[in-house]
Amino acid sequence: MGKAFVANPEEVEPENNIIAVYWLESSRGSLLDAAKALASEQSIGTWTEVKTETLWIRERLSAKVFKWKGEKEGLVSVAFPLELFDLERGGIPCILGITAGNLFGLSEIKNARLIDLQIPKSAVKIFPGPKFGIEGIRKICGTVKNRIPHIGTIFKPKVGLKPKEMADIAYEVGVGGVNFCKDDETLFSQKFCPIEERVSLMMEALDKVYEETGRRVMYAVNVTAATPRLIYENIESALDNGANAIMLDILLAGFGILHQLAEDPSIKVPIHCHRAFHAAFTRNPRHGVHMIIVAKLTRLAGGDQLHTGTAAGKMGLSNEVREIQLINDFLRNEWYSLKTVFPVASGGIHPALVPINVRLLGRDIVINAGGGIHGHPMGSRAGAKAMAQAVEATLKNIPLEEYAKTHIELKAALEKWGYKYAEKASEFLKK
Ligand code: CAP
Ligand code: MG
Repeated sequence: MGKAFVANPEEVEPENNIIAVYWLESSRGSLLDAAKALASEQSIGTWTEVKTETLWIRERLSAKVFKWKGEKEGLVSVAFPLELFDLERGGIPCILGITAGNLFGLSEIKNARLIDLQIPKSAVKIFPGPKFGIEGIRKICGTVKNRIPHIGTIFKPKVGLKPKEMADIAYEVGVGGVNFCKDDETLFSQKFCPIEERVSLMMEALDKVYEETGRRVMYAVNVTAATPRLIYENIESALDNGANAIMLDILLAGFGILHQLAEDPSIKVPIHCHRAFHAAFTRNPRHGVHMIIVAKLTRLAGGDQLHTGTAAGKMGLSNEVREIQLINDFLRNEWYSLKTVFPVASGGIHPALVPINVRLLGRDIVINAGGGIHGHPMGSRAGAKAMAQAVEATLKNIPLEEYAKTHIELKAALEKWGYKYAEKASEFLKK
């Protein structure tokens, strides 16, 4: 392979390439050998030279390894020329196919993890980005000024509740203080809870909350389905019944449909993105794809909210706290004028974990609790109140125990769950 697929850093023009950074471990040759195999396979090469390759193809389309550090394993940077891609029509499947395709199975490679993609302005501009972002969602919920962390809930049990039962609970948690509620990722339109009836009763209940409290609560109905046609049918019936947000299991349905929904002017509601399935490839720190890639592609495709992890909670940390901070900062910061994405902390959260999540992940965050609200000893409304009280105490810098003295719902939650799951994040804070 010689000098092919390798370049000097000064030869690489970031504005004309998508640059991928990998953690790479070679299975036999040197790190550079493994990196060249990757660059070859993912651009114009294969296991043997082919007579059909032209000079134009080699010069214009071959990917180049231009940074590598280590003998057998280490960080590697590969530049993929923009001409290699069809971003207008191929979009995110094209980006993933080229930067995260066959390489994971190559025999030259023992482990490979895609840990970053640097995408130039001209490429980012091709994508729709979010329609609402943090500012648009805060406008809906009336929290632009006070910038409070949004409290969200997932209806529990995950599945099994009938539409009327869910609507009654929605009213309870709405009055209790949540800003957001959502279906669980495995609730589709099962016979016991058809989407049309569900949305109509839910929005009725949340309109009542609005009349009584003046607070607009967002409900993200899961429109994920077997095919894009059925997803559109779900969206149509949801919007016809007054839905004010939709949810998509983006890794199950695909970035393609998320992109289409974000581009579709007839869909005038935020898209909440659940990442079920992510840990199958984001959890292993040596092999797979880093969650920041999912975050970047979700922002390109147009997701308005995205689960990114908690500073403390039930999920095994596929990303350390610092990595979650990095992902959330990316979603909240300027990126070639694409709108921001509201990061969602979720998974085993209960009131005692609110301060640590706000302290480590900031105020521009949605803090979601399912069990942490519906498992409250005094019921769902009290569960929502306890979460709201924990947020109030945190923003007023009052220790929860202190605040609990005058807030019975918070007191009951602390008595039931104590500081379950807080250990890891407390260690982080000591650092
Ligand atoms: C949380 C949850 C979410 C996970 C997703 C669940 O419920 O509804 O799907 O948080 O994980 O089904 O587990 P609880 P992530 O609040 O009851 O734990 O946010 O890491 O993608
Ligand atoms: Mg869930």
